[in-house]
Amino acid sequence: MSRTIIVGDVHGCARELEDLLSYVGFGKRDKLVLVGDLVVRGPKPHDVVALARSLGASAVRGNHEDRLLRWKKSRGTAEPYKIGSVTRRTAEALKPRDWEYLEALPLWIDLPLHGVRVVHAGVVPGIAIQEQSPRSLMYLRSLTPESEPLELRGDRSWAHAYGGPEHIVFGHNALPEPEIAEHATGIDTGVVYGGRLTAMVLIEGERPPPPEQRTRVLVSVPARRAYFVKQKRPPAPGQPESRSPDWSAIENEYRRASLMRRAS
Ligand SMILES: [Mn+2]
Repeated sequence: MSRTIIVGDVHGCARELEDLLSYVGFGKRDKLVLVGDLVVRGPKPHDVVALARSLGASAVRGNHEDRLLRWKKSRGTAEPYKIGSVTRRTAEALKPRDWEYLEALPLWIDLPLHGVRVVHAGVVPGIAIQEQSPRSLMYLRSLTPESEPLELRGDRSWAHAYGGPEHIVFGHNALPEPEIAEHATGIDTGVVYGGRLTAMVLIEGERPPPPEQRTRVLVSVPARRAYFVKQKRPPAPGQPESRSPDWSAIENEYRRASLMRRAS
């Protein structure tokens, strides 16, 4: 029996990807699919891409791949695309074959035998996949009250507004627990911030179960440490407070839990 293993944002956390694959007993007949943001922020971008390549994994393009590729494409032109030091470190660690792999990543992958569509960030409900803007597919987080795409963590989740028919498995919006909607599942659980790396595991022909049973097909492994600290910024004047989780508090909880296990 072959399975499809769809893995959340790895962000260069190669050891955790290995942990997850060994946890699910990844075998030769299994198919690996990554939801994008394979690299940047974490410690081992080359190892992640090399592993993906060696396992024949398919993957969609995330916003971090988008930035890397725009930077590479615009080098030496009149208007080079600017990247920060964290992205630059990844760019310098990637080898020519890694770049080839990243350049070939599509914006979405359909897995018709599972009724699943994989995108990095999300879709604007009611628009055909071919008509979606690439920007939305890679950067969307929520919707305005008028259903316009928003790249911030707003009040309205696109995933809960989305009515199918394909079940969308996505990453990008890191949360301590997977995001479970009727027709979508978010599996970025913030491994690079010290959270967990999560996968959806589907057996041959299986479709994601209804929300109340969704966790049955989800597995995860903990981060070995927090590799990147996301500063929780105070809100700008007149703006609501950021809804991104406080990963430092979550990481402390994991630490406390493991200390307690050691003590008992
Ligand atoms: Mn992302």
